[in-house]
Amino acid sequence: MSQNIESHLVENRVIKPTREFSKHARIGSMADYRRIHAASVRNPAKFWAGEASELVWGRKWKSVLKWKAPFARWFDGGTVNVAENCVDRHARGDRRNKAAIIWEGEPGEKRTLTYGQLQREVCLFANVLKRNKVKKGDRVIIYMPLIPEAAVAMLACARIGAVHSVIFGGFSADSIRDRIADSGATCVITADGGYRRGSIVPLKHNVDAALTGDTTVKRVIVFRRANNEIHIEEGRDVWWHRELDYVTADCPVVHHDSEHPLFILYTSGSTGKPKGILHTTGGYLAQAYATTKYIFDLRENDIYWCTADVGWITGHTYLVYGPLANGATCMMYEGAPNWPDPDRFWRIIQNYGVTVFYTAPTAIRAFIKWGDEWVDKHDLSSLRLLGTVGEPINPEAWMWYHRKIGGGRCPIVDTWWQTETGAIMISPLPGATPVKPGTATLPFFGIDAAIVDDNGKEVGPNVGGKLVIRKPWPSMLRTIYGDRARYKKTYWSEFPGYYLTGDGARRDKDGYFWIVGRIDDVLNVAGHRLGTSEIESALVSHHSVAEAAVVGRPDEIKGQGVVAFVTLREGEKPTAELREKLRRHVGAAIGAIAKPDDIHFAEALPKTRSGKIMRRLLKEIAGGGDVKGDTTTLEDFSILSKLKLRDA
Ligand code: 7RM
Repeated sequence: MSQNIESHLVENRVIKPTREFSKHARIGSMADYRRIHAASVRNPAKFWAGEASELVWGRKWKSVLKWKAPFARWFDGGTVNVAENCVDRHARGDRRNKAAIIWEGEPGEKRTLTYGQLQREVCLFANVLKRNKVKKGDRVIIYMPLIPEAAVAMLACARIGAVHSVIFGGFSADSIRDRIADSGATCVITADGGYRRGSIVPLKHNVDAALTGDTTVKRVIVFRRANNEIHIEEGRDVWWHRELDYVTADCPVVHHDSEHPLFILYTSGSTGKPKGILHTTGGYLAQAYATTKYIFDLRENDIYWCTADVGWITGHTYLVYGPLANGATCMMYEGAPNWPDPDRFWRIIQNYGVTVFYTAPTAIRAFIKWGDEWVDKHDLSSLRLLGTVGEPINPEAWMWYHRKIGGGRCPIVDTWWQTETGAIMISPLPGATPVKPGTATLPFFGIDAAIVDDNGKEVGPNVGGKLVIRKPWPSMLRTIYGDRARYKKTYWSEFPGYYLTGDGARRDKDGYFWIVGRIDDVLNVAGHRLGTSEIESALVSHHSVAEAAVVGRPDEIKGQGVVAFVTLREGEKPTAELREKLRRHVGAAIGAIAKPDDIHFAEALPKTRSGKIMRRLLKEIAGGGDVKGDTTTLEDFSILSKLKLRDA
């Protein structure tokens, strides 16, 4: 019996870029993509050197890549400053008075920072950091709402060579404490509070709770955002606005080694101890810059909106560093998509004339669930390009996004990448790639991606296996902070020389990559290895279903049985009849082998705080047990008890 992951769901729809879009795009045809990709994989150093040359360097690199597997040095010998590339070079040129950040707070305030203003803010705050004894190489925690100052704080750290670690504002005091302990941070930048669904998140209060007892933190800098009452610890805490009185905006650029650490970003991993993913300067910036340029195909007049929070890698690379390195105008919104109503995003797109919109499948499925009437109220004709990231997008959700949000005219870039990869690795190019709903299509320039079997041998078309990257790339993680052994073991030990992504995937006859789910989530039903995403997509293709998660449950006869958790669209009723219909629907779409043995209707699915379905917890519930594993990354704890009640 084959041990490869099987694939049964066939998607035949192909959507080609419009002639109009291709005509103006940087890469306007598949012939161009194939030619450049082939050359770039034959000689990645040449391709990446070309991209890096479009950045401003202090001193040029001596070698593009030094590779002693699994440790890479990109642009070694070169020196560069990320803040100079993202801000100063635009502020000293024609973009000085161009909007860099257009921000809207959840309560409705509006602010715009031009590149000239952003440069001043970054310099002022970099001087505040210096005044507070933050030095090059020191680790700085940023725990802030999604306000322009979050980007200012990141860029100010980058300017002076301090290593930032952004923690999403939804994380608790314990998570902050763990990350401070692991990173040895000496400074925390936070705000009194931030707005989320109409209430104030007590950020400073959480920081206080994280700093009780022994800590490496000597200074807390507090931005006044929500005016909620907070405690100020004399000798430790200072107000951001007060500090500004003591500094000037004179903060000359210092160039850092290309391999100087830029940031640590903690990911929960599937269990246990958070991993500090370390990214460095020159290579990260080069790939953030190049992928943003080609994949979002930015124009001077675009208003580009990535809805991710800066607490996630998507917020780092595609809200801050990538677009600013390209001199783009970035929309930034502080709050929830359904506050005060489920049409907040569409209102923003209409009011600001957003042209490029990048969001996650979890958000798209929520919009579908909330109903089309919220979309229909708004004029979305400014949009010209859409993007998605974070999970496989179910083909039906893709079609809805295309039709309803994109008006049928906008290309969609389904971008596959990870915190560890730092930047997009697999994605369509919007003016070139004919797309199919549900696939991230083809590798970006310079990226050598492949699907291999358990022996590390590349598999043929439509055979499932493990997604690996066979050559180093500039924005790759350099290590897990403080744990080189874990870095080697987690990512490089299964197939020497290959980076293991942890995702299962297959390539179709056109070479397109289809992610079938995380390797750890693959089911084994009567000897058939099935990925989760195809069964989930089959369920979501039924008009009653909003969202689905599929897990395995121990089964004496089959090894594993298929259990599905399903949420319904607004107005649909969870009946025994519907359950049977859905089972048959999956059977018809995929085959009898994938028919769920059980379907549980749920009000919501457990998700990580960045919106990914947590199948691990559902697996524990489906197996009849209690949820024992780590739940600190869970977004809404009440969901767990609801799931259990319904099943009782
Ligand atoms: C950017 C980000 C990484 C994991 C990755 C996949 C999944 C992300 C896609 C996707 C299918 C996509 N970083 N994933 N993008 N799966 N299609 N376009 O999400 O570190 O938080 O997660 O997310 O499983 O390995 S992450």
